[in-house]
Order: sequence, then C-alpha cells, then structure tokens
Amino acid sequence: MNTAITELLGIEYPIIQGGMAWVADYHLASAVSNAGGLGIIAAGGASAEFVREQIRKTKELCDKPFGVNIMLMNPEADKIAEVVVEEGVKVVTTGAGNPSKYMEKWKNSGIKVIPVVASVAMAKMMERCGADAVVAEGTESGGHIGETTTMSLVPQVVDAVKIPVIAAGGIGDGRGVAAAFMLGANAVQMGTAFLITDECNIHENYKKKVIKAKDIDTKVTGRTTGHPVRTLRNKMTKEYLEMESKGATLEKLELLTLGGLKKAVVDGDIENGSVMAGQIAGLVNTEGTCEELLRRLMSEMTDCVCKMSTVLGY
Ligand code: TUI
Repeated sequence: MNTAITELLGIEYPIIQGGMAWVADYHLASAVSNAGGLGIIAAGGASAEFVREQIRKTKELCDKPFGVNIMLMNPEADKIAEVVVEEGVKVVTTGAGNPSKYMEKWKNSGIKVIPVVASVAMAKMMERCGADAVVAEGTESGGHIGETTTMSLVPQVVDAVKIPVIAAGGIGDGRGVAAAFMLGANAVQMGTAFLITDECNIHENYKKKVIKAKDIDTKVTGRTTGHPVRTLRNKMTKEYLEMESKGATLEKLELLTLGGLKKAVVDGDIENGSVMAGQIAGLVNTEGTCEELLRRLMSEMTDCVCKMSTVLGY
C-alpha cells in the first residue's frame, strides 16, 4: 500500500507504533520496523545516553527505518535532540510540547520531523516550522492527552495543512485504520494495540489489565492541573480523582503519580501505578507478534473497505 507517509518514510504499511514512555524500547521498535511498519523508540523521561544505547541496539536488530519519540517535558530533551542527530536517526516524533526550537537543526540533518499535535493551531504552526507531517492525536489516546476527539480533530487538521496527516487515538483494529483514511489521514499511529504484542516487554499484569479492560475503564487524571493523563482505572486513579475533586495541591497530586508508569510497566503494580492505555483498550484483546498485528490490521482494513463498497452498491 502506497500513501504519502509510506513514501515519505520508506515503509511498507502506513502504520506507526506510538512512542510510549517506558514501553517502546529497542525490542518493540525493531520488531515493528522489521514487520514493515514504523517502530519508534520512546525517550519518555529517560536520559540522553539511555536513548543513544536504545538507538544503537535497534540498528543492530533492524536495517529498516525507525524513529525516536522525544517527550518534550523531559529535562534532557535538549541533549536527546542532539543524540538523534549524532546517531543518524531518520525519523523523529515529538510529544507533550512545541519542538520549534529543534526544527532547523533536525531539518539540516535530513531528519523527517513529525510532531504529535492535539489541535489545528499547533498543526499549522508545525507546518510553518517545516514539519514533514503531523500526528493528529485525539483525546481517546492513552497517556498525556488533548481535548478534541480523533473523529473531530483529524478532518479539521487535514483541511488546515498541506503536509500529510497521521491519525492517532482510538484506533485498535482495521476498521479504525479504514476510518482514519476516510477522514483524510495518510497513515495511523497506534499505541494500545501494541501493548499486548509478544515483542512488547511490559509486565504481564499490565498486559492482562489491558486485555480485561472494557470501554469505560479509562480515567483522566490531572484535568485541573493542566496535565491530563489517561490511564486504566485503579486504586491510584480513584484516590487521585477524589483528591483532585477536593482541591488537593499540585504537590500532593504529583506525589501520587510519581514514578507511577515505571511501577506499572516494570514492577507490574497495576493498582498503585499508572497503567496508561487508550479508550480502545476495551477492543484490544488479540495477542500475537507485531507482524501478525500489522497483517491483521491491513486485512481487516481491506475487508472493511470492500464491505462499504458492497453496501453502497459499487
Ligand atoms: O505525548 C503524548 N503522550 C504522552 S507523553 C507521556 S510521558 C508522561 N508521563 C507522565 C505524565 C505525563 C506525561 C505519556 N503520554 N502525546 C502526544 C501529545 N502531545 N498529546 C498532546 C500533545 C501536545 C500538547 C501540547 C502537543 C503540543 C502541545 O503544545 C503545547 C505548547 O507548548 O504550546
């Protein structure tokens, strides 16, 4: 399948694995890229040297294109922005902030830059700064989120910019991929569905919680602090939301989530940790390899388009 994004990135399928902090390591990224999608290493809150190591390990396992996601709230973001240049990374995505100050250096190094945006205004600004594409991420996503749904955001971003648009948020199977194309996207980025792949090295408790989740099992903490984060509901979200509704201080709220993602991903503490996942977790329950996931998505997407053609009488 050829789209503006498969052409831009030199990949086989228009499917990008999201840069999930603590989750998306060299193992997952190389598996996705080897299977024909775009694998992404998440810098998350890690150090620049850790990210350098992850890049080198990915190169050992995979000679196809892969990317690095830089979470811009990371205190080492400046250093990581250098590391991706030094290591010759071909694709950089960014999240949770504005990457304008790095753009010139990255573009001069030939890096394809794809900021994740949650609004039309940010998409337009990124296009003006020289972004090669944008990920329009709806509020259905897991982790740090914006306000607007994928269904509303994607077509508005598509109309507002000339660069290719990648849809993200709430996409978990081939029907979601087809829907994203219908909205004018040229590819999709998915996170939650990759959490339960064989090559995803998260704690088994985390995977089980994603598989068991129902449609209404995510909660958004931090709406009052300006840093809304979507996770699967548990003891932590219950306490957080109770404290938040009583007007607890930022310091007290932050204490409750400090190190929470690592707690869930590494230690398997799915009651006190932050089990980040999107609203589509209720649909995501098929385990298997990344290659199987990509093939299934493409075949479901084709079936979906064929079914629609039949319904329309073409
Ligand atoms: O970045 C994400 N999702 C994330 S990052 C993350 S790590 C984390 N861990 C604990 C607490 C908080 C974060 C987990 N999930 N998605 C991409 C995304 N970016 N969504 C929304 C945005 C965004 C928000 C504001 C992009 C730009 C922006 O601009 C603000 C500005 O500076 O003008």
